[in-house]
Amino acid sequence: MTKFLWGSATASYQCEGAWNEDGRVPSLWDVYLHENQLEDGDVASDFYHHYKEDIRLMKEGGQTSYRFSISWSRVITDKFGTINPKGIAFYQRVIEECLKNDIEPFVTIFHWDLPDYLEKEGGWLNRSTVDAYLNLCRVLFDKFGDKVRLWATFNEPRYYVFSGYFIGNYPPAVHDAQKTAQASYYMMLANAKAIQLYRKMKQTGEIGIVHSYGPIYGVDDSSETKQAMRDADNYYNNWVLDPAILGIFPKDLLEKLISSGIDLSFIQENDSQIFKENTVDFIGLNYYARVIIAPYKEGETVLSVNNSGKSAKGSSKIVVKDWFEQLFDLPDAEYTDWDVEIFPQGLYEGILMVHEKYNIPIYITENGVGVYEDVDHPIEDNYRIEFLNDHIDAILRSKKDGADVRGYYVWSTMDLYSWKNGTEKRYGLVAVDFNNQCSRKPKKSYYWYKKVCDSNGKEIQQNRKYKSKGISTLSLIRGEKDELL
Ligand code: BGP
Repeated sequence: MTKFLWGSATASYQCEGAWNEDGRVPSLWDVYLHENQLEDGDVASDFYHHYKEDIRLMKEGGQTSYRFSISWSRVITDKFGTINPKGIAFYQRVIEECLKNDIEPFVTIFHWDLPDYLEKEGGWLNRSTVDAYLNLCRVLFDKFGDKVRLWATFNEPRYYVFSGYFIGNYPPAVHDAQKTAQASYYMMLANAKAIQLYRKMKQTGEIGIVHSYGPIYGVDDSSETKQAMRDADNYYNNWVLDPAILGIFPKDLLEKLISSGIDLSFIQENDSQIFKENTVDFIGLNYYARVIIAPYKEGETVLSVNNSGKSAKGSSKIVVKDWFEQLFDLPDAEYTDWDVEIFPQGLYEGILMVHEKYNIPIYITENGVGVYEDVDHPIEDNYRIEFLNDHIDAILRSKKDGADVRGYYVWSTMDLYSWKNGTEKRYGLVAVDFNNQCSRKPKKSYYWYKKVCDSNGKEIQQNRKYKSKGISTLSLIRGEKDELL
């Protein structure tokens, strides 16, 4: 049995900075944020210059793995596939530094920062982006395949595509259901083709995909709610999990898309074979919160998410016309200032749902809590310790109940740039003083997590508050009934 991995995670655009150094070209995020004069990640946590210190802190913090992503714009600088040796050298140094410190590198190939030269050609709406992505994969497997044992093709295609093409709060910032379906499909095709390439190149590690997991719960056990839950599960989870793990898209999802007016002619005949033959070795689940569903009642689609924190607390609202409504205002539930519910039991049940449905190795590739913090003082982040404790407890319980969970990654290694939320939403185990040359200061949770890692989880206190509320997909699968809301 391989050892359980205890780690933390980041993403290139969110932590590296050095946005125009050593030959890096702009990604779609650089262009979008600059053009709209929004807070950007030009400097971010300046990981590009602090990586040695950060990896040393991981090691001293007891961590045994580091999940990070590659900035495509740093390693391939034009649409003809020109390789930037300085970009390759940077990741070479990061990987070497990890290995020197006994940290297992876990590399995400794409964590949302598509080069702008590809976005200009249509980005993920264009089938040829799949080929450009495969070219990137070929370079990475060739250069780093002997050192990196764990690869994720994509981070959260669901979150990326829906935010960029449906909600429109991320670049390319459009609201178009047709484009959402098309970009989603091409990303999943790219996932299957990258797996095919990985095996063709006779790589010896494991390759999977990372999904933004939202375990589905319903407000009651009526047949309307159950149907809405199924549609929401397809919308949030199954269009990624099914093709990635089973090699096939859910039939009722495709039917629903057609009846919602989506033209699926972008699907080509030979694709289905590629999906079937190239499924993942493991699934990475990022868990922040569950999704609570009620049947769709009336009105147009509404997609408002809170990227403003406490000034907009309670403003989140999601209604997908003819599909479902998502609730953000449960009585007795606890929410962060960004309307994210804190519900560790959703992770326990969510893991078991994936385990029972797919029976596949699982990594919890992100989990954490974003809050406002004042870094001028030592950070006594007891709330984060409680949050992480209760979620790790959920994982340990799911393992006891048979799930094959192989690793856990706190989001995030250090404070970083939280996309549209900027840098004031902090997740790190280590504080970054963005006004003072990005100096680092471990928080109380960092020292606590060291004890968890060193004791292989024995430090975790059993969470006695958990209770399932609402009817979960797990209970539907098992034919049980949870307590209703
Ligand atoms: C996940 C992303 C991360 C990270 C995290 C927290 O969806 O993979 O990149 O940002 O969520 O989200 P946010 O930064 O929006 O609070």
